[in-house]
Amino acid sequence: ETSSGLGRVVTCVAPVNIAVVKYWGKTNEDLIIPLNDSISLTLSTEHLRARTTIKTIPQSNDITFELNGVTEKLTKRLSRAIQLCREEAVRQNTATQEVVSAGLTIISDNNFPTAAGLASSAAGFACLVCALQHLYGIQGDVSAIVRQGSGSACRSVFGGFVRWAKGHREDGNDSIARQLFPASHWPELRVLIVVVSDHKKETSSTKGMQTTVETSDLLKFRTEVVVPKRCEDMERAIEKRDFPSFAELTMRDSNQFHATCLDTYPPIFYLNSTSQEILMLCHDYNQKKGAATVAYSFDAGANAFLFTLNKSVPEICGLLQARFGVTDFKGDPVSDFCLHEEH
Ligand code: 2P0
Repeated sequence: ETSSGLGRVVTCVAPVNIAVVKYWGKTNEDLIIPLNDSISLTLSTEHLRARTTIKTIPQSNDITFELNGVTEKLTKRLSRAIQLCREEAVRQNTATQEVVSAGLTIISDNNFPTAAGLASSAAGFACLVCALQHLYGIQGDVSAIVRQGSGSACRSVFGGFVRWAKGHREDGNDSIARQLFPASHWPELRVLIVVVSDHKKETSSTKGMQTTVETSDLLKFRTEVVVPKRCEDMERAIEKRDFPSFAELTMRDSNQFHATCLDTYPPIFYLNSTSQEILMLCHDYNQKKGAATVAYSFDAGANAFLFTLNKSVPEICGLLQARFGVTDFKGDPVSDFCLHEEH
């Protein structure tokens, strides 16, 4: 952070998170309150990260936003996140009216494909709110503000294994994320990111889940019956570092999420034939091993996240290489990386 007069500059970096019990559907669109709890792993920022620099422009009220080198319109959610941070700073008395009413230049970039089902909005909003938090000196948990930018982003506020509670309040104030376990709890766990497609998805998550809530019968069963138990089972599997249980729960949850997409009318397809091939490759491999050794998970895109233990990374990379001819694989660890200010 540098200060010159009232002009200040803050840069933050944020990690992506991958859900192993997935969020899909809201009870409140404006406040972004989810229909069910979700559980995720925060990744290291080495391969996937968002970075945001914010400068205050004292003599202006203008807010400009640039993403990956292109000037973008300020979305409703972006304006709202800024507004909420400004209100919180004034409430906490950590920034003067002069500081919070100054114009802002926001410059963000992702070191990976944006809007391709690689959790770019999660890292992006977590990063934006983190930068505003530092800019305005806001204290305490900001996950409820981050949530109102993009739901899954509130899980990127914490490192390690994270659970986002749907909460019970109508104002959404108890719909917050918390860390279940730090990354050090399960250091052998690795995530391989297999980029199948870097195309921008056709159906945004926000629109997709709206249509699913409106039309899918399966979603009701999932959120009311399946997910509450699955969250408890997942927490226990992680607590015991029970990889086969963790793997089965992860794969089943990914499959059921995509089943609710198919149950949406008209249906939504995020997986393509390569995704399906990777999925079956995992099942074949696990069958050969006699126990679940690798697990797949797919978000709102065709790209695969593969979970395995450190010792199996070379063999699984070999399999992918033999089948797809890809060479550059690295297993990212779960990370305790927290939002931080970069100097
Ligand atoms: C998740 N996804 O739990 C699930 C799995 C995609 C599939 O959260 O409308 O970008 O901004 O709250 O957070 C993607 O949804 O949607 C998502 P909004 P978001 O990670």
